[in-house]
Amino acid sequence: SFMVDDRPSADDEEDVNPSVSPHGSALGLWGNKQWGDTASYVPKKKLQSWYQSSDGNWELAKILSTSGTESLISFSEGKVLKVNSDSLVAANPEILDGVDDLMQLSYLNEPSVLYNLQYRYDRDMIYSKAGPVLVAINPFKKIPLYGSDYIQAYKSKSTDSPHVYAITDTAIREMIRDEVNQSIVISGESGAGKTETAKIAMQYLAALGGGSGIEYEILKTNPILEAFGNAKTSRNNNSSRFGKLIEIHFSETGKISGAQIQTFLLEKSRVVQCTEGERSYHSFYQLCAGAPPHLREKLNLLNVHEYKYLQQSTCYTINGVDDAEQFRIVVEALDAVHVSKENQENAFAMLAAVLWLGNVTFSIIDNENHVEPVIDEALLNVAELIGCKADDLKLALSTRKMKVNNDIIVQKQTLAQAIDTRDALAKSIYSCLFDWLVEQINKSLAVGKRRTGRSISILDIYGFESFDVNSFEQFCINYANERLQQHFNRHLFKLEQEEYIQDGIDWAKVEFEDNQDCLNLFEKKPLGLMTLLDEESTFPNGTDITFAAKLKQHLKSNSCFRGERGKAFTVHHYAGEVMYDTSGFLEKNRDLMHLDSIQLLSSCTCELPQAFASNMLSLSEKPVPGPLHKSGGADSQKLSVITKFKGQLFQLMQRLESTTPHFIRCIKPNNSQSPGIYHQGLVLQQLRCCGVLEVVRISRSGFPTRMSHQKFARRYGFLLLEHVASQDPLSVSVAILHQFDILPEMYQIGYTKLFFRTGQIGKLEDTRNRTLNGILRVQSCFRGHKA
Ligand code: AD9
Ligand code: MG
Repeated sequence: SFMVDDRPSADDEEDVNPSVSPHGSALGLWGNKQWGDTASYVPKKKLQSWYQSSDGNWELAKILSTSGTESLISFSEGKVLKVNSDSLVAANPEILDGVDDLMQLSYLNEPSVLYNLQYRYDRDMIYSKAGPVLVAINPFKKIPLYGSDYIQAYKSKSTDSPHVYAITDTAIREMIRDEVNQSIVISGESGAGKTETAKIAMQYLAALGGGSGIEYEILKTNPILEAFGNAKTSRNNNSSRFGKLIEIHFSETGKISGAQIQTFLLEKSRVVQCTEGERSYHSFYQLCAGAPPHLREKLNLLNVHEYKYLQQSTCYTINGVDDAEQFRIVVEALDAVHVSKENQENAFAMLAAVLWLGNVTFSIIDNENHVEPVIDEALLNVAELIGCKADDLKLALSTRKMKVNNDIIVQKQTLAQAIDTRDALAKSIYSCLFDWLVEQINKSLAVGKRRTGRSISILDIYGFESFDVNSFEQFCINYANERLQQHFNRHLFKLEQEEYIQDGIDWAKVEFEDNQDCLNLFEKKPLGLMTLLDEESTFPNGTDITFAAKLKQHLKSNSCFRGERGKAFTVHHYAGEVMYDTSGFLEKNRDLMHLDSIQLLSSCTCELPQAFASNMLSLSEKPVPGPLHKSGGADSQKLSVITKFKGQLFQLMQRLESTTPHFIRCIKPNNSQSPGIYHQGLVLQQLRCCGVLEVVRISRSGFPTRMSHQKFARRYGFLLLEHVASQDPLSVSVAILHQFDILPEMYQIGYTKLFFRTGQIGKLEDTRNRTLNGILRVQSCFRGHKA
């Protein structure tokens, strides 16, 4: 039966729970709801504790009494509940409310981390640290933390509260001090604030390293890339549909001397298809809304709702955004990065050509359902805008040259084939335009001849994605995140290791888990997800179904893989399980562009289409590994999308490996893009996905709490019951450890610091507080008597 026990229990004196499992066991708890300090937590009366209510939210409760297995708890609003003691999780003492760095928490469990971040968020302190990682929670409103006063404060080190400025400042200082390149790696879900955060970091770099004027150009790349690479989605009104690395170079004197941008995997499909409520790329709407009269006339522009590609969604505008004004901002930015007026018009002509392509229609010409494009305004406009004969365009859209033996035969196309060809042309014009713009920007920002080799790179890349239906795009994105996660883990691990070694700690006692198994699943040759995908993509008879079957056949023994019914398979990622639907995988991976279309572009009189075509042809010189594509023969043989992406990613990882990384994890507190709303469940899931809980886990698997001998002796020395002969801090510390029976596997003594496993200090702190409270009560009692 449950007994209300108000007397001090034996537990009160004994501060160490002997049932604490030895090191490494925390790993076993990973992934469970009850991970963290629950393993070593024994509820005691009067302590604050977390209780998870039925809606999944954690609530703070006070333990009124406990019988061991059951506890009586009360909530602030007065409710009292009898609960199973196992369901309680240790809460931190109030004095730790809202600490800057999560690592300062005595109890590093899920609810404590969530609560601490929320406490700060409620007070507009959107930045916190988790050890070396900066956590940024999207405020979805303007908060007064930016601008020159703040920049000055961080520069002069008159504040040290967590901020993007602070981490950027550290990067600059370390670049100069260590003469090592730096990187700032920003990750998080769509809408979490990565792009804004990257801009804030660039702002700080520009303010500190400015002077040459090039910093102005660098900042101006943002509106350009956002116009052409961002779109309104259901998650974010300004969602980046590509990944970006910007490398900013510095001179010996610490001034910005240039920059270089690399982009990853632009979402091409958005150009030709768009879900209700979302938009295509901003650039289209901006052009239609903002083009001055002479340009409108030259490009034969219509209004946005007259273009079929844009009509697929009834959403044409974004609340609070003036597309016409944005157009002027983009033009100004293009001027700033020295894209000539002529080239600007060429670029806008490509946008118009894509829009008009969407309006090209087809009519049936024979009884085999073959089609030809209708020669109308749309077709004529496209031909004029790209600079080709209307007849050539018509031919390219309605026929396809095939090589059979050594003869070229011309095959007519069905409606579905013709639409595919038209859309493929539109997508590649757009993605080539995007690449071309990046190239122009890079030319303008190119570093002078004398490169010092000092740089700071900022990576703004899509975070881990897991939707109801996950396709090839999520497959690529999550693979990239798996790679980045390994980089992140290794770095943190290395940092930890360095500190242990410096202090003479036995390193072998720290365990560490890697995501290498999952990476192997993707990358292993000859039997990994990627090689199997490439192989199936090159088979003429390969389909999504045969691909799924191959995966099941060859990968079933891998612990990170599970075949599902039908065309699906599941990957066990570091951030959780994701089920992928193989529909469209092969086609998206092939991303074929008919040679007819490339030839059409290269025959154009306009400069850009020609440049695009020669780019495509140079890419196609490297064939897809494995057997050649037998079905068409005349298709452009280029690298598969996944192989190209993997290559880019390896290059990126190599570059990052040679830098000192700084990590920023952006968190989205709600799905409605609104200020002031903090959904615990949503935040928790992201903390897991972006590795913040992983940092906590890595720390927990080692000796995360550190305190110098001096501080430890000062703080707990007064609790000693017996006099210690030698008063040096180390002897006092050892005496404290003995008196409190802290098990030898729970701590290590370093040259300068004591290292503890999680939770140990929390218990010492509790005793200290209770003792101090006792003293205070006695004192106030005494004063009361006197009065
Ligand atoms: V996506 O993966 O590209 O879809 P991001 O880049 O993570 O996404 P983004 O930076 O675009 O998100 O932020 C989304 C919106 O949140 C912005 O448009 C702002 O309205 C809002 N935001 C983000 N960070 C801040 C901030 N520090 N202050 C104010 C912010 N608002
Ligand atoms: Mg973004």
